Amino acid sequence: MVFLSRPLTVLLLLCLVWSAFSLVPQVQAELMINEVLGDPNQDWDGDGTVNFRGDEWIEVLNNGAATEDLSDYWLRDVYGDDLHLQLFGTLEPGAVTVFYGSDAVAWQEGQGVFVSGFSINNTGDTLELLRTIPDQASTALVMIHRVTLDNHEVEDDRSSGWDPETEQWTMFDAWNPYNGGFEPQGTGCLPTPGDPNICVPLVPVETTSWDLLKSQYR
Ligand SMILES: [Ca+2]
Ligand SMILES: [Ca+2]
Ligand SMILES: [Ca+2]
Ligand SMILES: [Ca+2]
Repeated sequence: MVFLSRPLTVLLLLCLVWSAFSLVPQVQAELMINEVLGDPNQDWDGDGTVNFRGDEWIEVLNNGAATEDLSDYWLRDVYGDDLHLQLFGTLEPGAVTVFYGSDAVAWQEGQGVFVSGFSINNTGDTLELLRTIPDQASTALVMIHRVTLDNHEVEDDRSSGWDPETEQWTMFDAWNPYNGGFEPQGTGCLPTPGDPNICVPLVPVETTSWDLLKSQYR
């Protein structure tokens, strides 16, 4: 029989406990709603028309360390029980992707369910990101992230989203500046569908024409 010194025995036990924990599967979800535009007045989805339903959009961010299979995730607003979209594709760690109201319409038509798009209420809304519970029936979902938008956040071409710099929910209102006192306040930054939430200001169109420029050097 082999006798171990007491410190060595403790060390061995610690190693066993550590390895046991390491073998526990990690199922923590790290996807989050990153940015939302709920009152479109531009052709955000690029289909050639401006549509109050099709041009709404919701951006999601993979804040975790593993690539996520997005078909495990669903979006809806809290009015009614209808799911608005089963997401699709995969998302690498740190990456963002955007889903348009037209994606939700196409999914709803394909499912034969009531067609409402995302139906983001222009007076404010609460949106939820849900996830299929691993190893359970596909109808079992767990809510993993919820955001609430105030009335002033859902106005023509204003988006709001998570700012990694300030670690706060902020507004991207370059197309429709907000000067009121409610939080989140205006920033003058452009909405960034499908891109990280970095502040890019709206650059004014250059008003000096080429002819005017030439005339100044004659
Ligand atoms: Ca459109
Ligand atoms: Ca809307
Ligand atoms: Ca509003
Ligand atoms: Ca963005």
